[in-house]
Amino acid sequence: MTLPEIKYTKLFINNEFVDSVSGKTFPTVNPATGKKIVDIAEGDKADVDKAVAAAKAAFKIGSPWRKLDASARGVLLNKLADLLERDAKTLATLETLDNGKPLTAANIDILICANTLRYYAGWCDKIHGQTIPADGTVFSFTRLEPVGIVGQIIPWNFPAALAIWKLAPALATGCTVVLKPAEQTPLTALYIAALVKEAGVPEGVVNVIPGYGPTAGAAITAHPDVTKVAFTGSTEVGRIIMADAAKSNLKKVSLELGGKSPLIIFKDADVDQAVELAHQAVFINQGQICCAGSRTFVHEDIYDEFVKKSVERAQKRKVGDPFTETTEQGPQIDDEMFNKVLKFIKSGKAEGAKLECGGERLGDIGYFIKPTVFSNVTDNMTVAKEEIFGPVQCVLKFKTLEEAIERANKTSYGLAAGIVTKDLNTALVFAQSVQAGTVWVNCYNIITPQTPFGGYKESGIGREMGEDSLKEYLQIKTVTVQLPYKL
Ligand code: TXE
Repeated sequence: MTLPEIKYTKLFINNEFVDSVSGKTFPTVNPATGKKIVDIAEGDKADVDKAVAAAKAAFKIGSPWRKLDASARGVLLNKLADLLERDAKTLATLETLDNGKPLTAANIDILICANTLRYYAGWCDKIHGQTIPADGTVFSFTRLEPVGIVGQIIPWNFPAALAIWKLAPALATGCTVVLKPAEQTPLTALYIAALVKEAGVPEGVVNVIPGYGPTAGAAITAHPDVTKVAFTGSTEVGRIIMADAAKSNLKKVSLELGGKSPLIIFKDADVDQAVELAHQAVFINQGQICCAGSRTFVHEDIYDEFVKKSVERAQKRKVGDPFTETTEQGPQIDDEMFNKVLKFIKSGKAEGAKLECGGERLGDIGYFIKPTVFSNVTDNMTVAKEEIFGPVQCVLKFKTLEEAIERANKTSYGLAAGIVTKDLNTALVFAQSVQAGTVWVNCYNIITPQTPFGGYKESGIGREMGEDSLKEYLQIKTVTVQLPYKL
């Protein structure tokens, strides 16, 4: 397999690739080998200041971006989608190299990017306020205006897709952006930056600053000219971002954080189908997905059969070179996450869960972990409470729907939930009672550009995708006009 040339390794400010002010760089690593791919310019506060100044100038009254017709923004977003599709192979290859996800999965991620851009392209000239029958001799209407200069902080698990989830609604609403990709995975965001320029987006509208969280990320969050920050990542950093936003200029915040999502398998489920669904729910993307069905609750009547078949399925999962077409699972993102997952596995064993398969690293190169299944997991165990973010399935047993709902909700998270049953009443009672931003019935991990995604409780604030994501990038202005008389 020939790898693409890596063209973009510098900061992207004002539609130009530039070195960092400090001249510093950091390595980005291939998680399949543990070896450096390339050095990337390391952004810091000084670079964030430059990028924010560019985004501020691009948002100024009378700027080319401000004067562009809304429909023309839609044309630009569609053009960007075209360019992503044109370069889909290159983008997917870069994603696999940098992140370790199978190329087959990276191909889908890039397709999702293009679809998301097209969805938001359609919104550009359909964002409007209301006329309001206000009290008095007045005429009132609202305008939905862009919130302004937006900071976007992206994690490493879906580097391209999550960048586009944030960029597309921001551009559709007319905002300008300073985006920081995760330090583990800067390659696709920088490539997308080049496509943004090629699409004809005016300078300063999109700026990309690779760098670390506590430096570049914190500088974005604390910046007094940034009026909104959108973040996807850990709940721990989400708290820091909210605090920094409050301490600086009370910028708006949207957060998409961790999860410990329950997937309930009822006794009337087709066991074979349920096993496959539950397997994909947790193992997809090496288990590194915020909405992973990481607590598999199985009805006691089918528990033993389900565990046996889940173990067989996990043992068949093809782990290895992410560039091989049949590979289902690549490496974990880096040594830190790799060690974190192995530590969780150790705690599962120590706290009395039954290790059915896996539980250790695979090979001695890269950050591969064998697909792991624990049975006899109980609610109080660490593996049942904390987000593992790795290829580890925890199977718990339940008796009644009421019990399943109560236990499903016994978590500070609330990102997603799923249920497998043939009974519509069971599915609907569960869907109404579970505290989660998304509920999947007889399916899992289905996220589309049209449907809002986000968390209840400590899984986050705000929604991405769908019409709701636009609201995160808009503010409402009420205009009231005195009339001479009432008719
Ligand atoms: O996330 P971080 P990490 C969860 C998952 C994982 C854990 C830790 O459980 O095990 O988080 O992963 C930037 N100010 N998720 O450490 O640190 C950072 O540079 C501003 C869930 O990788 O939250 C990166 O760009 N920014 C998740 C981004 O935040 C800061 C996806 C995410 O990194 C910062 C990833 C700071 N002080 C991990 N510190 C999901 N919801 O999908 C870090 N960052």
